[in-house]
This record gives sequence, C-alpha cells and structure tokens, in this order.
Amino acid sequence: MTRLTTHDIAKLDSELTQYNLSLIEKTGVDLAAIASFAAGITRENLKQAIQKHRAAVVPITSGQGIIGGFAESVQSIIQFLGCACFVTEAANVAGIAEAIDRKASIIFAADDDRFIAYHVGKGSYVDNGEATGRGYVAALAHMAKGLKGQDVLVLGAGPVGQGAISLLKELGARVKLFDLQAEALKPYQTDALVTLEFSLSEALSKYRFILDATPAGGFIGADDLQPLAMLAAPGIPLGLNLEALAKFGPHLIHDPLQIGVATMLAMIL
Ligand code: 2YJ
Repeated sequence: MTRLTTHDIAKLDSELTQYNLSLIEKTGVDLAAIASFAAGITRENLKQAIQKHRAAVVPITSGQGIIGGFAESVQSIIQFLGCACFVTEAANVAGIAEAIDRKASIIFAADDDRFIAYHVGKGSYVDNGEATGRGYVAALAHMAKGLKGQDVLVLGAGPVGQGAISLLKELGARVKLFDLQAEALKPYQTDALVTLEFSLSEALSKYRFILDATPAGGFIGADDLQPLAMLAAPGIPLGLNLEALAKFGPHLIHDPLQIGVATMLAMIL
C-alpha cells in the first residue's frame, strides 16, 4: 500500500475550490454530489446529515509516523463539505480521548495500513479503501454519463478495487478485472458478475472505461488506450505516464485524498 507524502497533499487545502471546479468540469457534478452518490444518499440528505455532526481527526504516530499536513488536509475536505471538524492537539490514544471529550461524533484516524472514519454513536466504521473505490466509480459514472450495461476495466483487486466492484455491480456495469497477483483474483473466480482478464495490454486496448486501483506508477502509455478512454485513478503514484497524462488529462479523475475522504464522510453519517 502506498503511503502518502507531504508533497502529495501540499496546497490541497488552498486549492479545494479549484479542485471542485475541475471535478464539475469533468463530471458535471461537485465533490458533495459524487460522495453522496457513492454512499447511496442524495446530495440534499448529505448536506442535512452533515449539520448534525462534529468530526475529529486524530494524528497517529505509529509506524512511519505523522505525515506533515495529513490531518489538516483531511480536516479541510470535511469542512469543505460543510461539516464541523477539528484536529486533536494530542495524537494516538490521548487524541481519541480528546476527540470524545470535545464531543466529536465521528473520528478519522490513519496509520500506515488503515484509514478509518469511526461513528462514535453507532460503533461502526468506514474504511478509506472501500470508500475510495466507490467514490471513484461515482466520478467515473458521471463522467461516462452512466455505466449501466457498460464494460468497466478494474485494475487491482485490493480494498479500493473491491469497493469499486461493489458499486459497479450496484450500477449494473459489466466488471472486467485484472490483477498481477493470481491470489487476489481468487474471490472473483466464481463471481458471475465479474470477468477476469489476464493480459494487461489487451485489456487496456479493449475497454473504454478504466478504474486504476493499483499502487503502480507510469505503466500506462498514451498508445495503450482507446482514443476515447476515460479513467478514474485513485492509486498513488498515477498509473498513466506523462505522455498519457497529457493526452487523457481532461478525461482523468485523480487526487490524493479528496474523493476518498468525502465518500468516507457520506458513508458514515
Ligand atoms: O496521522 C498521520 O499523519 C499518519 N499516521 C497518516 C498515515 C496515512 N496513511 C497512509 O497514507 C496509508 N497509505 C494508509 C492509507 C489507507 C488508504 N486506503
């Protein structure tokens, strides 16, 4: 699993309005609409439910430690959607205690392996991997003007790919799945709604709609794809090489945190 760096999220806060506009340009809808669609609620329901909550982000020092700006970036995305949110002064368990003392109803926290939003009242949580997969499918579905009956290639059967597949099925898309590791494909071998692909180059040239949920960078070239390809790529680093990025940028959804965190919030409410 790729670990975000301070560089990945630098300026995220100050550029959220611009980011939202570019999302509208590409998909026709904003971040709140994408997150609510991914969560199966209306944008209006999201806006109303958000008012009742106060979120906290708890920095976690375990493993490779704090990523400068991570907690603040998560906070700014949550606030951008209209939800009250603070970053705790204390980290780790003391931070969780502080969040509860300060009446947080949702707690966001990430270590090197997991990133979750915990609903204090319900005792349930949403995982960033699943939320990110669903959020990117929501963005791709809007960019494609609907995915019902369409073939969609999912690269990577990890937590993000699995989240993507769950929403693609709900939307009635035809899922085509590629993963370098045969082991990761096992759960889908008997899934009648998923077709396994075994040649990456063949699959990339065959399908117009692509969800890249791999942690690999620069492995997709401009000539590997159909001319009208549309891509949703939550993976960091980006799977497209620079030439492919220049060609497909207007039909590419890719960000370090925004869609994943927004969808976590919409799903946990
Ligand atoms: O609190 C902090 O500043 C750090 N402990 C944040 C760590 C963020 N974690 C990651 O970037 C990992 N890749 C896990 C993210 C899971 C994404 N599905």
